[in-house]
Amino acid sequence: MHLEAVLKSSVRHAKPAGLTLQYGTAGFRTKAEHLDHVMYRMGLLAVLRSKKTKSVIGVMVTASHNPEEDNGVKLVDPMGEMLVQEWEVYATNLANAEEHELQTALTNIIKEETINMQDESCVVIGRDTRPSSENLSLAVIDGVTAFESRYQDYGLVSTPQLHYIVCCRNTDGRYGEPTVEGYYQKLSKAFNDLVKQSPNSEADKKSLSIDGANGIGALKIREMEQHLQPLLSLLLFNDGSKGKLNHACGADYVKVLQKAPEGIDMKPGERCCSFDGDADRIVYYYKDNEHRFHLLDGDKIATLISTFIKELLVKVDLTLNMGVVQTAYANGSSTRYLEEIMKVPVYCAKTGVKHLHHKAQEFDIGVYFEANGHGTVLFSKRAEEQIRQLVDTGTSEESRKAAQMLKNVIDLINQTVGDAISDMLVIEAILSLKGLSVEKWDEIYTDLPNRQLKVKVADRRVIETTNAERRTIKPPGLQENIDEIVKKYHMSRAFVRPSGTEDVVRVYAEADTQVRHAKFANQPIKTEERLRIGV
Ligand code: G16
Repeated sequence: MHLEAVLKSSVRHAKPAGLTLQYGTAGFRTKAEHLDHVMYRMGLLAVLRSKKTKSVIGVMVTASHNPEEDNGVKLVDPMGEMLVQEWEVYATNLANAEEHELQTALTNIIKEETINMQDESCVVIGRDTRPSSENLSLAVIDGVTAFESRYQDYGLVSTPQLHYIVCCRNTDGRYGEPTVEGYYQKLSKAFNDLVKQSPNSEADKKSLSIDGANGIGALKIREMEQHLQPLLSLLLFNDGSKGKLNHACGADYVKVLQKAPEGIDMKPGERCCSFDGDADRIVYYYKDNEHRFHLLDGDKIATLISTFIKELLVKVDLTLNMGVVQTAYANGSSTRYLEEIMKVPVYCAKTGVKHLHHKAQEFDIGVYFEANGHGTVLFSKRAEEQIRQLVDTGTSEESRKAAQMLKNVIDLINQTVGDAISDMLVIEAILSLKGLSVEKWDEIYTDLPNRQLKVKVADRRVIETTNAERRTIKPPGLQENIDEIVKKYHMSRAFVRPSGTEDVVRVYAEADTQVRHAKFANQPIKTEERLRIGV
């Protein structure tokens, strides 16, 4: 073991005594200045995970949708998924161990997981564009090298690109070439092949406006743009040349405030979309001729994609089961549309892609999206094999063509994690193939008016939830209070939950009309005030 070297270099990344951090919805996240020791230790943990799984493990330095001053870390498991939940407790113990406890914390993991420290290991590292990210990624590298492990620093990449790279490296390139260029080649080929089959490729020549959230997504879409021409013409706003990351822009801002980001030029009827700070989320929107803003969030994206796939499955005549996974934030109208009109089973998971991803793996085709625009589609091995086979052996031209389109979707979608760029290309291809304008897409169903709020409290951990976060069990009386309000309004729903990425409590409410909703949306705040008093 190389624990001596580890402890020695840990001094350069000393933990502020007494600081405790929680492993949140997507890893550790807080003000950047509190994270140096966490990064060093996550470098160590990634090496242990790599030895344990005999695979390449990823470490992404990002705080995604959070403000520029924050930072965070996401760990990527062998197939490109988020770190397995059983290891989150190791991550927490390691991050919170005082300097003199670090050796014990490491030894415990090594013992419990029976890790052979002589085994090979390799860690790949990426970072977003935050000013703090470069130094923090150097702290990760210090951790990795303290264990004398191999590593490769991919520098500035989007989170989904790092997930893609991890998966490619662990499948000997079967998932694709493990480079950013390989990612562009794979996705753009699938996109171009798909769109070329469109009878409508001339139909909607309007370009797509992208709000890059002043982050890594803007950089990456610039690099990729040339691969997509002439089939997709892009107009990039908030490209990072002047604005601040996620400030008054980005997918989270647009979704939560239900309004256009600053810095984008919107013309009536034109498609616009926003990425978040590490380009793993996307939402679409447009303004109509009366200049009213319309949002097409993760629910609308899930509906568009699953409708498209379901139609193709009918054409290829394959009996593959498909399910859609959402969270409590899914608009009631979307769930009803999927279940009652599309006859697709819908499941509700806890917030966090790790939960949705897991559930979606139970289907031949699992579509998962959070309302905030984080999601993707998973194809089982069986589904992929059957589809690929039908491209040549389909009994009619129609079925071979549909199989070809499904195959292109499989290659275009980033199955490792939600990916703004990949999702955007899937959406653009579907709109083109179906000759669908953004207005027509929006008309598939009408959202129930809804409102999301963030409330700051002394200690958000006093709230405990159950039933996929749709009900609270603590503090006493809170759920009863919410129930009391909810039952006064038709088709209404409300819940509160502590955020796992920000120091806030999230409040969500929806009801059937704008008038009723206006009254209803403010009531949970009163509930929250009661809670604040109780804290
Ligand atoms: C992360 C997670 C998402 C989650 C979001 C908000 O997104 O990956 O699954 O929906 O945080 O989580 P919470 O409500 O617990 O703060 P991102 O894009 O910030 O990495």
